[in-house]
Amino acid sequence: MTLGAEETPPAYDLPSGYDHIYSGKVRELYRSPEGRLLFVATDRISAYDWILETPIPDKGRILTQLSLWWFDQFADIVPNHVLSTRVPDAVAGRALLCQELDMMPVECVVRGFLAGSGYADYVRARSICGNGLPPGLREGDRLPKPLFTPATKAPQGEHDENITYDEVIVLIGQNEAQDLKRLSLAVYARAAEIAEERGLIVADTKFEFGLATSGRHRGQMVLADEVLTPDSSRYWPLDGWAPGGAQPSFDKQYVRDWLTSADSGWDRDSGETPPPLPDEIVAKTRAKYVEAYERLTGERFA
Ligand code: PZK
Repeated sequence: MTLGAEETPPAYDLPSGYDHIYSGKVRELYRSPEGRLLFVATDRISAYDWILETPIPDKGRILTQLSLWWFDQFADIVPNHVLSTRVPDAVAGRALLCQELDMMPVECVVRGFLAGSGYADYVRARSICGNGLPPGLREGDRLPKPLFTPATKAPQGEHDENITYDEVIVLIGQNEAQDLKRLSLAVYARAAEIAEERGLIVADTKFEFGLATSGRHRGQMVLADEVLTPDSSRYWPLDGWAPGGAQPSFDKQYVRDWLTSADSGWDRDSGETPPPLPDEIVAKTRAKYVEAYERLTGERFA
């Protein structure tokens, strides 16, 4: 019997007064004694839709610090849900105290390049989420311009389903839909420009927004979740970019290559749990997260 996300035991021993609300694949949510949300990034890593049993040391701290840095880069575009970085010792560096928002039921994906489900939709329909595209594009190509390609949030274990902008309007209304599209495209444009200056492509990324119902952003659309981390975005090294096929993942390629190699003894199609990762694969993968942080921020990761 496997545990569903809701039944997964909380991974951290927090002081009394912190209540576990939810466990995602690689992160957890708690309520703080003051009624704020504590957003925790674990060291867990997923591959091929499995949560691997081997953690990547420091992954949660690296992604949290990277997300914080990105929030700062967008401060003049959109407010964010971060209230404080002062968190219990048990989750130091890997957690943020956040404002509870009225979350929009839409995954705000922006694609600057053709990959993943966007490429699959392009091949099938020559369009993505109702955005028509020219013929002749290859997997990995830069799109003529970045596209807002929203999706509905699927229940845990299922994949999100792409929807059209008109369907977003039906779900949340015209004004909110317009805000999500405008803010998503503006934040992506800023991020893609910064990343490319530092040798990284942001092929696509996913944002979550919510409406502030109190506090200093009351009535405003606020950027939530984690932003522009390798878990929420497809990063590719600019120097190895070669459209015409699938691009190697910046962060997870060592894991994928090892899992699908004969060395692992794992058959992806068997339905069996993937085996633990060798130390060398863990170390090389950790180094990729550190490299992403250091290349993007220009700061050493400590
Ligand atoms: C919220 N999630 C996803 C995040 C998990 C799951 N500021 C907010 N206000 C209200 N709800 C959320 C947020 C944010 N961010 C985010 N679910 C609800 C999620 C972290 C860990 F297990």
